[in-house]
Amino acid sequence: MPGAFYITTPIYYVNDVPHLGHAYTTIAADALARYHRMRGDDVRFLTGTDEHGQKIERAAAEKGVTPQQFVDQVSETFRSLPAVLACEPNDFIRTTEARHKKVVHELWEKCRANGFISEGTYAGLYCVGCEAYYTEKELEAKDGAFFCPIHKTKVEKVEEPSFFFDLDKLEGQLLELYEKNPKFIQPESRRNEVISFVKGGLQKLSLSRTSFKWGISVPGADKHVVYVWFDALTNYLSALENAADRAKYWPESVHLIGKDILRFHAIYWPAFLMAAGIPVPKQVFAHGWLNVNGHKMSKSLRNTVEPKKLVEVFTADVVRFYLLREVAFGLDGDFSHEQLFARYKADLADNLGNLLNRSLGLCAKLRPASGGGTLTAVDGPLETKLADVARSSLATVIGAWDEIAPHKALEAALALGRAGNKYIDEAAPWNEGKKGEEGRVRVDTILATALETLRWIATMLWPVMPSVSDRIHEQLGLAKLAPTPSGKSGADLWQLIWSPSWDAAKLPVGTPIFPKIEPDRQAAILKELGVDAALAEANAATPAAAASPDGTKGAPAPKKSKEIAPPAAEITYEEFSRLDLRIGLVVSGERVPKSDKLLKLMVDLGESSPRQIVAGIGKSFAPEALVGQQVVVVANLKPAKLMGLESRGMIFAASGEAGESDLALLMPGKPRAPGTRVK
Ligand code: ME8
Repeated sequence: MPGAFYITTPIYYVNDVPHLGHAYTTIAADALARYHRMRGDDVRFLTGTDEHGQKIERAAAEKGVTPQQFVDQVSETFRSLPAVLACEPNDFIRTTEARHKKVVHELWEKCRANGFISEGTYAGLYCVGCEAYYTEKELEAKDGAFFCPIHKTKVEKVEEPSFFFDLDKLEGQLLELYEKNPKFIQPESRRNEVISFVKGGLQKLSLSRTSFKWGISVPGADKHVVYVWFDALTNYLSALENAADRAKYWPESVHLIGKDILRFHAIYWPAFLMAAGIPVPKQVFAHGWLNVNGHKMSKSLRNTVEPKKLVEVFTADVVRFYLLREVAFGLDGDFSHEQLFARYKADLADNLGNLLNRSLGLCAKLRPASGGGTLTAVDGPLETKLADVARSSLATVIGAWDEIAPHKALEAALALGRAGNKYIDEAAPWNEGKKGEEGRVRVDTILATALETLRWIATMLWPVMPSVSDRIHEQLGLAKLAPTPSGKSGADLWQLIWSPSWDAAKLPVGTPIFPKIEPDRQAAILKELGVDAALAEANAATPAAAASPDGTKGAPAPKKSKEIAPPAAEITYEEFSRLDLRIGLVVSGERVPKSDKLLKLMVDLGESSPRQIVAGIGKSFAPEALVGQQVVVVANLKPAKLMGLESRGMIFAASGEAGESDLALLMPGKPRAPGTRVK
């Protein structure tokens, strides 16, 4: 049943221009919005800018302009970003707008009327970068001073008159919210983090500032400006300014954010709403950080990647694909230009592009449009098998979007691409053409089946690569998908029916969508992007540039453990070569019931079907985080039974200081075809 779906990004600070980290959240939100539009849901997608607070006031002063001039200027760079990224928000809210101020005042008044706001004096530590209060134990101490764990800057001592919010009164109610709504905070690991923080005890929160001016004044107390997080979080409500929208979209909201601002969204925001007697949102989903060589991409660390330039070179669809495919959503991941080229080649050019080009090429050669008639499939075993893969891929795609796991959705679409290519290899239409009437039926069957596979893949890709999907539809001679526009509910486009039948007179024509990028061109692109050759090399040398499922990818190497065991007894090369090591792709995973350690994984080793491997890595990894990851597998280990389940292989991992709870998986530095031998 279609329903209302309200998706939001954080509203971004305008103290500097947008970078790829901001683009990442906006792209993920847009893809999710598109998935829901395809389902026929009435979608509202909101983004915007956070324009008040001490940080902005200082940034404006540094530029020698008024805060208003400053925010007007920078906000525009954020407003124009979504279109560059092929994102289509329905609204862009600025916290300096009148519609927003009005709702902030209303929320404040409600909290005060219900007895949650009182007056006093605040004395403590404040990070202007985070616009957040900290206790000493949350900070990094050095030479008698305290530093923000995120910005690495010295925090400031603040002492000023302030209004306070009784956050402590809501501890029980918050814990009940998390308990009764297990999906309120996602992913699971973040939920646990928040629960233990709240269980550790909440303190009253300073809700206004008096030592600077740039903010929304407190109703009835002009000397105070509203604490910038109370102001900012309210944007999610103030953008639904008319009553009909409020009734329709609230509280059907999913707040997509980075893990840096989880506490504000998962504790403060529901607490403010509870105090005001307003329903809390449906979900807060915190994704991980996009790192550059292991460090969070951020303005203060000066390691940002500029999204516009990247899109000019690669197109928005490819950048969207790379970011959502590369990083297991929810965990940290590394951005590298090298890896972007590698994904482009392996997933887009060699898999999807190849399937499209060879299918169209075979149509032109074996069944030119002038031949007329209808291409229908008379199913044999190969066709039935492929249709089954298509149906199960589609179910995986839908399930993955429902749990906000774009990387899994993309992997399922790519798996169908691989199956399609394999199908053409096995069905070998080039041989059938020579076999008279029977052969002609087979040729029609194979071509119709290949085209149908492409139609399904193009549908699955639309949320992430809308233009590519449109172009594939066009090349197949089909109308583009037309998902439900906002404000309406409509048809569910995910209800695909496998029907390989094509009018031969309208057989597809087209040019390659993912042309090969030769090394010369690659070097020229890197130059165009201003990527320092040394940086590119460093990226290439970074092992497993893909996101690590435990989110620690690229972190500085830990110090040598004190007790490194001496090497085991020597073996000969012959003995070593008896080991058959292969690249495996994790296609699905679940926990083994009653075990906190064992995971049951299905791993594609390029064989006719994925293998079941039971791995003792469950204390370090959530099974869903492994899906889409490439691992190294001992492929010729004698099958064993673990808790009654057959395991056909072993996955390589290295333990850290915390043993089984701190494993690092061995992964290839670039994507490799499943089954590739490791020597
Ligand atoms: O926090 N990796 O604004 P902000 C992944 N105004 N995501 C990143 C990222 C990175 N390296 N860098 C930024 C604020 N982001 C507040 C929010 S909401 C009511 C107020 C994304 O400009 C990510 O979504 O610092 C992160 O949470 C957000 O940008 C922070 O943006």
